[in-house]
Amino acid sequence: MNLSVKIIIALVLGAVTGIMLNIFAPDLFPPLDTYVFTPIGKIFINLITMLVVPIVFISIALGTAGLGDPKKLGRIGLKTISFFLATTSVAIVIGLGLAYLFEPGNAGTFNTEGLEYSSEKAPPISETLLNIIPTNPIQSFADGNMLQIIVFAIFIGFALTMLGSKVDKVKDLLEQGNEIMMYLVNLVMKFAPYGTFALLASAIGQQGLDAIKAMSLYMIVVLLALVVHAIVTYGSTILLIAKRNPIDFFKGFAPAMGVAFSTSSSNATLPVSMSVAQKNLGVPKSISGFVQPLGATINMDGTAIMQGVATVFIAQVYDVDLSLTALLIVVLTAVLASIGTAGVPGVGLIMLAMVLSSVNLPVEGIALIIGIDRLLDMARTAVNITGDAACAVMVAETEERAANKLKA
Ligand code: DAS
Repeated sequence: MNLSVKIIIALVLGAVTGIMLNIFAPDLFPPLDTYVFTPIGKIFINLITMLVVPIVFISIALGTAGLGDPKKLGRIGLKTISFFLATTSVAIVIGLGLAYLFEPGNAGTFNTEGLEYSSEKAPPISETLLNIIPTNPIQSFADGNMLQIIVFAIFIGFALTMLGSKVDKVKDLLEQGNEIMMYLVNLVMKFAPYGTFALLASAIGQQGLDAIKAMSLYMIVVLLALVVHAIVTYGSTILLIAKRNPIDFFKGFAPAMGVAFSTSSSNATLPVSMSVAQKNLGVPKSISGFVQPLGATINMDGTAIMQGVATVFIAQVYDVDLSLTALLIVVLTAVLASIGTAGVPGVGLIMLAMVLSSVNLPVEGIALIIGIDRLLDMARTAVNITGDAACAVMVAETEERAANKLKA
């Protein structure tokens, strides 16, 4: 049985187990969660997160060096960033549009009395962009500062390209390091079905079903927008630009989507999403190693969709009419906010506070949606990494066609 099927079965079994425990054995759930689900889930997340920093550094350094011509790096970088900004903007417009269509904030009575919400603030974009050049790369590795690791790795890869054969030994070392990391990813993935089962059972079991009922329309609108964006935006990218079969794309990338769904972390899923994109989707290491780590950090279409729907939902609950200018500010803020934060669980809500403040909506409104956010975080993280993979496939195919044209 292939890994995709195993992970999907594990996800379904985990969800069913969580719901059954929540309904029929609520007293049995806490000890099971404390001594079984949470430890197994944590071991799985720690195992894959352990591989993230070395894999990101090695694959971007090799990826940048592998591109050879620095002009090619510039071209790929431009294609990648443009795709990320365009799809994130489309994503949030889809979220805003469906939220206006279905009006989740007017669908019931939401008590806004005494709501409180405080969270760590996402760093201002200007600070993030100024800080992307690391003053101490070792510190960046220790802190897991993905943007700084990415920038340092690009400099190393650029130097490897310019120094050519003088540093062949270093390149060989990095290649062997990459082999080792990819071997470890496959080893850890054998544990994936157990880890995803435990994470789902824990998340669904903890979820109060009343919260799901009260917020069902909001959840449905977010999930609908995620599906529409994935099928329409990524499907058309694969079909029309990469000229590949979208069904093969989604089927091939399914194992990574399953891991993202269960971990709710683009960063933790990165080793898997890169391995799957290279093995199942045929993306060259040099492009996968450059596009996907960058995407896991700065490209979050699923998160932008949640922010679009949540902003309209909260405006509706508080009876605030958002002007067109305010909506444009929401789009811009959400796109910029996704650049500044890494792909870890719950980061979307931190960024949502920024988006709401940008249009003077009450941040405490987030307290209305926080109860079911963990479930939506799973789905939007799966969409976040799928957007990165769609970009990697699009870049790989367009670069291959350009290379073939040159040869012809
Ligand atoms: N969990 C985030 C990620 O890893 C997404 C989010 O919080 O919205 O992409």
